[in-house]
Amino acid sequence: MGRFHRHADGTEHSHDGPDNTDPSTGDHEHGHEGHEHGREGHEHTGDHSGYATGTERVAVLERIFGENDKTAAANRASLAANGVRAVNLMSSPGAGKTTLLRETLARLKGEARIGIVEGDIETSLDADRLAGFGASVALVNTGNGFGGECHLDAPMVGSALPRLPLADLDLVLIENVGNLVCPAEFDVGEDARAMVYAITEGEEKPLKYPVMFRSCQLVVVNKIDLLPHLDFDMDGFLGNLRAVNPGATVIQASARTGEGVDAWCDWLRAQLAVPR
Ligand SMILES: Nc1nc2c(ncn2[C@@H]2O[C@H](COP(=O)(O)OP(=O)(O)OP(=O)(O)O)[C@@H](O)[C@H]2O)c(=O)[nH]1
Ligand SMILES: [Mg+2]
Repeated sequence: MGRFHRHADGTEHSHDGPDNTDPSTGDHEHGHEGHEHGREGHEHTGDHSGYATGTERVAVLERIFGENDKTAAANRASLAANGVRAVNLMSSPGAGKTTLLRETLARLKGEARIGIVEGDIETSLDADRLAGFGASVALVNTGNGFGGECHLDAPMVGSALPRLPLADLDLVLIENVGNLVCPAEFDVGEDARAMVYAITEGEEKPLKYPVMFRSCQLVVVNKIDLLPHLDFDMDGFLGNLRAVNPGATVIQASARTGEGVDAWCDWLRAQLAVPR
């Protein structure tokens, strides 16, 4: 049964396949009823034939995010009770999250005990790429019982946490589904948010997708090994980023060559050291 899904940018589609029945609890909702995003005021104007009224939509959105945030708080409490920090890593598809995580696991092996929540719509391809580094990996396929959602939400992460040995971990790295819009709108119980941005995406992206760029404490500017081959304007990008998020930490990196990856690992070490 397809589920109606309206994106914050105004596009919409329905998700075919299984509905949002939680395989662990049997719950049907997951706060996705009607699945309209818009925590940050992405209200639409114009012809809304067949759409709910503004007041009805506000009520639905409040319920969606209210339910998500309750579960996010429970996730956060569960992580804290085990002394685990969590970082939610987001990006558009293919910016380099999994490549960066592989480099991260290789570098922090033996230093920090890391668990991964791997979010993908379909396949275990990325989870498989992260195997063999000594980290526990819990895969969430949003196409398997979660309606094929284009982001992780708190109930999905909540379904993954019991599959990680939290008592034996220091850090959980959450690879969100590749998407520059929806993941930013769902608190999953993380302590910090980071994003990977690839220079192949264009300088203007912070202006076009401000909610994502604004929601992150750190932006890894990835694929800088490609700088000689592109007409990418780094100063222009950084200016656009500053315009929407003046406080963001920026690390220029190449997950391919390893440049900047140590600085990212230092940022993760600093997250582990932040007093609760
Ligand atoms: N040149 C270059 N390629 C990179 C870099 N980082 C990642 N890639 C390549 O970019 C492609 C996508 O990388 P992934 O790590 O799969 O990206 P992702 O963000 O995990 O992708 P999704 O999970 O599908 O959203 C792969 O072919 C990587 O080898 C980089 O720093 N430089
Ligand atoms: Mg990936």
